[in-house]
Amino acid sequence: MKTLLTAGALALSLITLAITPSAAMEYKAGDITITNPWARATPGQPRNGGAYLMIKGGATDDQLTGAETPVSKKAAIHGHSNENGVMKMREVHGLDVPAGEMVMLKPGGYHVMLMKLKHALKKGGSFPLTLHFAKAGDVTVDVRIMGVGAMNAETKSGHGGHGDHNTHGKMKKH
Ligand SMILES: [Cu+2]
Repeated sequence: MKTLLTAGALALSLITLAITPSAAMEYKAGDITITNPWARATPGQPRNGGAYLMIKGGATDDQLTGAETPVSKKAAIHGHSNENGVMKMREVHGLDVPAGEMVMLKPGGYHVMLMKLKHALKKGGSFPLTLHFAKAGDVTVDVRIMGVGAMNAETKSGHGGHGDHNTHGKMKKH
């Protein structure tokens, strides 16, 4: 009976995924899941950019040890530290991805720093980014380029001003 229920729940979630207009982009490195990689468009002649994504840990603890992409000379995992009241970015040489836990790379937090971009990142485009995990190995994800001020990978008003309806896929908080 329990198995049946689980199978039913799985089938249901698969249906939900299939009918969600902008299904989350998911990638796997072993049993680690990477969801919705995105970057901010860079205006003008940019030097650096940032890429963000969500990582869900697998069955064992792992670490994100680095990244690389053809769009920049170097890519590094960055975090922030508070030094005498000044927020500074610093390179993280191994970002912990604990088993089963979510690790968010987002604006103002951990991010993949794209140093010395070879060209501007244009909204609506995408580029490949290879992530290195200590145990799970490498995975190459497709990073979607969102607007300059974007805070996440949600496409606001892809069809002209109906941004408010674009919260699909999110749980309602009630
Ligand atoms: Cu940085």
